Amino acid sequence: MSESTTSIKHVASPLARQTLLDGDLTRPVAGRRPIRLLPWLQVVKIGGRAIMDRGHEAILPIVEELRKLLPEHRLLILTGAGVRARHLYGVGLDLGLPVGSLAPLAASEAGQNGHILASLLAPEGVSYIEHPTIASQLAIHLSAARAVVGSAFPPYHHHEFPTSRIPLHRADTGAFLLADALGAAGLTIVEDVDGVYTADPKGPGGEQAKLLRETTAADLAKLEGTLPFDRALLEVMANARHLERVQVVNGLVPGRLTAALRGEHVGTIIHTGARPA
Ligand code: GWN
Ligand code: ATP
Repeated sequence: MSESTTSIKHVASPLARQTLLDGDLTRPVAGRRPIRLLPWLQVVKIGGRAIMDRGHEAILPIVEELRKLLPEHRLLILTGAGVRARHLYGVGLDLGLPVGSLAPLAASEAGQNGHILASLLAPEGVSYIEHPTIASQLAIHLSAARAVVGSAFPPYHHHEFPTSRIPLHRADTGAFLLADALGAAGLTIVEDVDGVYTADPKGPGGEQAKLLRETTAADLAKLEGTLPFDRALLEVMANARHLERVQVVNGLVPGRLTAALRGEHVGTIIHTGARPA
């Protein structure tokens, strides 16, 4: 007995004796920048309401643009939820459904838009891949195809924060979380406006709204009023590990997405809180 006791191998861990709640103790171990898993990946979020809900007039030109981009870039194309999600929030809220029930219902609409987009890109070898496949088999799928399509909505389900009755973390936040976690080369958010304005350009008094060509997540957080993406995205951007900037572009103008992926400044560039490497 005593022999087996002395042969026990103790596994050394720098966090073994520490509380994970004390930042001063965890920082030397956990404060380092994570590695980039897919540094060559470009992530593109296609607006559900801004692009997909408009049908063929908006979708076919974007499909054509994505098709032409394939020889140049390896893409993770993520779709938003659009108007069907807004309808189900209305019905679900009227019935008193909790946010954790509404989140997966809205997420499924983002997935449906992804299936539509992937079908149109199928002749190029592009497929819709499921959330669990994005989580664990993205690299092998991207070695078989230049691009894949997925749902931009984060699959929080009943883990969604109950801060608001409408899910806080929606498609823009989901796309950013994935792009930053993968250490992707970039994230482009495709909307139906030229970028982020000082106020909604389509809202009352919108003609006075000014386009912000370049801004920071911290400055946008101070801006009152609406944004063309989830407000939760600003908080996530503030804590970004890799992605130093995001560009919001108008997908209704042919060539804007292509130019953005080539590094041109054609929309609003938002600087995040990530430090340069
Ligand atoms: O169903 O369109 O993935 O990629 O958040 O969960 O609500 O699911 O609850 O692999 O796991 O509706 O069924 O649906 O959009 O999210 O998928 O076709 O468990 O491929 O089964 O994390 O697609 O779907 O909605 O993304 O965003 O079967 Mo859908 Mo979504 Mo498919 Mo996915 Mo959720 Mo799965 Mo999931 Mo659920
Ligand atoms: P989803 O992918 O979640 O379905 P989406 O990104 O396609 O959504 P919206 O959430 O509707 O689309 O966001 C785009 C809209 O946001 C624009 O059409 C614009 O009218 C509106 N908007 C509101 N505030 C602003 C702002 N400050 N600057 C620019 N656009 C704004």
